[in-house]
Amino acid sequence: MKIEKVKFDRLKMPLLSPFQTSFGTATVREFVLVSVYGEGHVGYAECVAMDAPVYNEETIDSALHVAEQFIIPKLLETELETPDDFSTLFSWIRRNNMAKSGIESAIWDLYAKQKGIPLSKALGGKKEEIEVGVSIGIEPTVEGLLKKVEGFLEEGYKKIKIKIKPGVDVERIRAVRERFGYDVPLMADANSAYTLADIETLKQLDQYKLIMIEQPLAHDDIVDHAKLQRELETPICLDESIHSLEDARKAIELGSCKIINIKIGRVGGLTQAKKIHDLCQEKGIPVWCGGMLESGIGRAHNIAIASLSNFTIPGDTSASKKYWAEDIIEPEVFLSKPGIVTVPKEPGIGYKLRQDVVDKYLLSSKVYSK
Ligand code: OSB
Ligand code: MG
Repeated sequence: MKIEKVKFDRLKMPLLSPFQTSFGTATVREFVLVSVYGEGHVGYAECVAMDAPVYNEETIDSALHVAEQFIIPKLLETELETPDDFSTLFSWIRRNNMAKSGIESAIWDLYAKQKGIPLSKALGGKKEEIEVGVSIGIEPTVEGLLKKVEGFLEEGYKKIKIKIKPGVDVERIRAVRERFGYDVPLMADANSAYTLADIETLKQLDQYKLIMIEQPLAHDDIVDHAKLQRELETPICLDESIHSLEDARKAIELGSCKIINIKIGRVGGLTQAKKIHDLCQEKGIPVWCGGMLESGIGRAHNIAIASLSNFTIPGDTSASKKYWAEDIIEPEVFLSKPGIVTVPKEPGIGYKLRQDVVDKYLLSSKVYSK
């Protein structure tokens, strides 16, 4: 494969409702739409780095810098056999996984389009449908939270994830259990807001039979998580702590988690995501696909990777209309049945880009070619 041209479109899209986590509140999503060109086809992906380094160390600007200085010049003069070569070619670049992933995932889409096969098939996915859930931010009030949960349950979402932070945790989970019962597949995501000093609070969550608690402790920790897991009945799921196959291996070996959330951007692209998926499958660790408040383009990649067989837990890839007044893809991501998204059968990501919507939210563009 020869990459002839790369384009970055920086977009800023308003979220339909503010999304609060333990690291702040988002009302807009700024991101980079990546296009790669080769042999008459265009591959798309999204760089999911955020505007500030609050989730991981990257930012949109740091990702653009790394891509422009260290990835694109080499990429434009290299012939890739398959998209897997990308990750080998740039393995010398430490971290900056979202910078890598934005380009790598677009190359995967291009590859699948050149072959005329769906991206899901190119990755080895067999599922024709995936189960999806929702991630609900920290709502200003308990009643507000319960209203949101009710709406999403009516739409049939298969997993309800609620963001928590110290002081806004046990009462929220209790309220959801009291109102909707114990059959609701419920989990909490702490985004690293606790330490082992909070162990009594975290233990209280055990009584609510959560399917998991996601990343309760530090973003760079796997040691304290192992200690905590020994004290909790609720499975721990790691998100922020897993950047690579090696991180996954070590966390599993240490007993730091029983479940892993795979985000394509966080681990440096689809090749690495697939490797982590395969390792987890071998070790009996179920995985699910996390979200980064993606536009439809990032969402499409999440759907493709979630078609692999060890993605046995519903992911955060909810319908476009949960986030956006209008999405940049056609059709939008929607529930084909309650809580179900159908994996596209068309070549590549299987969604068309809506240039009219891109133009509406466009901040700037940059093109690179030899
Ligand atoms: O921790 O999973 C997370 C959004 C931004 C950064 C981190 C996370 C999230 C979400 C939202 O939980 C998932 C989504 O709906 O895209
Ligand atoms: Mg998370």
